[in-house]
Amino acid sequence: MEHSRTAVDPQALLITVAPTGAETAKADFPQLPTTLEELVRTAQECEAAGAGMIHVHIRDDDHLPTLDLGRLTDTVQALREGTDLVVQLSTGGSVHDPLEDRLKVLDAQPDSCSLTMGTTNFGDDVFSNPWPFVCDLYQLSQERRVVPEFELFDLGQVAALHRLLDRYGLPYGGSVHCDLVMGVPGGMPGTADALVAAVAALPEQVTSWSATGIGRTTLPVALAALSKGGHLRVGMEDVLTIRKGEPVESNRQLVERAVALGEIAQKRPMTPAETRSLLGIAN
Ligand code: KMH
Ligand code: ZN
Repeated sequence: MEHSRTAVDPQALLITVAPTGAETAKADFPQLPTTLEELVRTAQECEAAGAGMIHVHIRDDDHLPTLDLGRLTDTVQALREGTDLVVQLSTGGSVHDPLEDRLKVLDAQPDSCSLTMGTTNFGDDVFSNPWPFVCDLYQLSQERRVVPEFELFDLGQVAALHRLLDRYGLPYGGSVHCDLVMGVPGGMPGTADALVAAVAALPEQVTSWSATGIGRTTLPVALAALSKGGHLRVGMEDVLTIRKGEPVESNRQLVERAVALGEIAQKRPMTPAETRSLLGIAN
């Protein structure tokens, strides 16, 4: 196993695509990739457009969110065969998924997994991440050699990340990569001010971070992240309109917009190989 985080070009911008999520119904948004074929095609398009990593939620035959281990394993394999993208499985799942099923996601052996640092009101629902669960999932990721991406929905979760790293040490691979998920009703707002506060509070062990703004906060958060030297997450998990009243046609369209924003900031898309290096993922 070879890990190297050396010499990641500071002009390289990691674009993570989150193409599906667990919240939007296929019937309401037919362009949402929910089948394995649609997911792989989307992943290939997004990689060609400039994405380096994919954050994956999967659906069942009825297009409903599932954490079925066989499907997750097949999905990881299909994405590895069809793309070079870093494959990150969501351990957040949907708000209805039991904690024990969310731990089992690591059995599918992804490169990376999301790891949310605390419980959040999530619209009218609750996204449950009790501290003992966070600790169990983190230790499991270390044991299974899966690189976590810490999802931070509010400032309290940034403080929880300090606590976790102090207690259990660095993740597998040695990098600490976070994603600020902003603008969830119940979490921190998707504003430049909130982003600056969250970035200022990140633990010193953090080696890279990205941000995503939900819904109408997508552009303010992306612009603020670029201003502060962060990376970007985009995709239909987080936003369904490309501008007011105009539905997103494809995830590629969102990746292309992120690339264009990056170009204005004189950045170029980070390749999947560079993304592996950034995150300390074995080649
Ligand atoms: N679907 C949300 C309840 C993650 O992927 O880790 C949780 C979520 C976070 O999307
Ligand atoms: Zn997710």
